[in-house]
Amino acid sequence: MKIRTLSIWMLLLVLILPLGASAADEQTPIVISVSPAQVNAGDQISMEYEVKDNTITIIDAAWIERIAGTTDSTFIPAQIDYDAPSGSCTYKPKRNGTCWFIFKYRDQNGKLQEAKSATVEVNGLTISISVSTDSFQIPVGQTVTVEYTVTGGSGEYTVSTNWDVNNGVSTQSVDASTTSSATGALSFTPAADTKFFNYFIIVLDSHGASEYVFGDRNYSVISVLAGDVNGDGKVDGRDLLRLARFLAGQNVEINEKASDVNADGKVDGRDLLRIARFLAGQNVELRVKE
Ligand SMILES: [Ca+2]
Ligand SMILES: [Ca+2]
Repeated sequence: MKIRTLSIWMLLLVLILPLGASAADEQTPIVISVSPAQVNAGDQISMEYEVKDNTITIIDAAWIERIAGTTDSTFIPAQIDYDAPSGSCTYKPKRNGTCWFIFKYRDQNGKLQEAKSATVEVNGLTISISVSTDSFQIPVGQTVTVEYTVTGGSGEYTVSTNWDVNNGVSTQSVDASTTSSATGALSFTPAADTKFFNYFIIVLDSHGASEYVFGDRNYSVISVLAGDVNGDGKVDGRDLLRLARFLAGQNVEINEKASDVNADGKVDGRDLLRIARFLAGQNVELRVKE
């Protein structure tokens, strides 16, 4: 019994000792403190550091801002004296997300290392978007409307809404308007000479927070609505019936471009099936060859 107890203690010691040694090795040679732990976007964060190990060489110092809901990080070089044993700096994050400070340094063996501060939560603005269509191919004359809602932040908002419109030669911003409303909408109707377009919305608050949103990708403008076999401006059961009759050899007219909904250059049973699946609510895309 005594022997067994002793073995357990030995085992525990073997387990604990390396951990203790390892923790001591990992002690950071730069102590970094940031405060406060949580701020409103536009507020100031303070950082103080102290170099505990004078064998290291600092090669970079920066604030890192990570935007909420993304893995995008912005690297903002900090103005500090790399040779000083201690120091401080401040930063005002603008966007909703998190923020921290990072030092990059070489240790005494010349190995590249990093030291990070704790993470500061930044409460900023959020822009929610609702778009009138799920498609990124918009027929000439069909209006796309984007509704937005701004939440968070502090103070009064300034909302700027824009469409970037490309005609194949150049891109210009149109419909730019500025308002302080937290909700609103912007619409765009492509003309025949529009090649592609996209929206962007920029919001600032009077406290110094900012946020912006761009469309996930450009809307390209097409001459016909994919699946509109009979050319009446919508896709429904009539188009399915019309195409079925056409493929059965009956004497009916179809818009061939709109009927080739898998964009393979021919109109056949695959297109009929695709329209049928689309109308049944299945997750298929109708698209035409441009
Ligand atoms: Ca139709
Ligand atoms: Ca086809």
